[in-house]
Amino acid sequence: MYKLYWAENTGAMAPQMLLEEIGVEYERVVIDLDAGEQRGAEFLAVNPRAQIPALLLPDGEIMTESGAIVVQLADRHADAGLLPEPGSGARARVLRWLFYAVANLYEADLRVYYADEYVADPACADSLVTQARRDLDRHWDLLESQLGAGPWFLGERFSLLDPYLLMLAYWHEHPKDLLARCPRLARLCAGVLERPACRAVWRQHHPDGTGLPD
Ligand SMILES: N[C@@H](CCC(=O)N[C@@H](CS)C(=O)NCC(=O)O)C(=O)O
Repeated sequence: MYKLYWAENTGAMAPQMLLEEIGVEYERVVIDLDAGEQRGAEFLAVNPRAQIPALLLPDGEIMTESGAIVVQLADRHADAGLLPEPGSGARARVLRWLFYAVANLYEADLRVYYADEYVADPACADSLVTQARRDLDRHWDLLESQLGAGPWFLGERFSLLDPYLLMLAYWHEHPKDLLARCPRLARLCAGVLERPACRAVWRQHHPDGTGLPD
């Protein structure tokens, strides 16, 4: 069985949405980030980088890095159709923009929320966050320019990238402003939240109902 090392509203969300979309059994192991459990010996044996998510595969292999995890899940369960076939142009597009999201959007969010870890001098943290916010605006605008008529990133075909983008969009400090600025992204996010599997996971990460219609 899969084991997903999990914390609320973290990068565990997209892998968990895929596990639910696929309909495969998994155990959720809650890691208390506020209590620093990610830096305890037990979790460091799973992920020496001390970050969520991590996924233990049924064969005993441990995966970290949310982008790699979602690709691996899609490949292991190809019937679920979460990633177009190897070598296809559609797969190239998903991988390109997944890596873009990880390297730019996720990265800039980490600078916003973990600024102290990026500066030697705490006095520089505000300036770092200001730049990270500017980067996020730029990176989201570029992503928005890549979205077409939808409803999904690939048009008519749902893929692993859609829940991944939803997860990132709501990490924005002002998601409503972001979604007003990026209407195609807003439509994509609303579509993901209408999918029962993704919606159930969303509720675990946002017990207050953030993002769901009133
Ligand atoms: N590159 C990693 C980033 C993972 C990451 O930064 N996780 C955050 C939560 S979203 C975390 O575990 N933070 C806890 C900490 O750094 O103490 C990925 O894509 O999985």
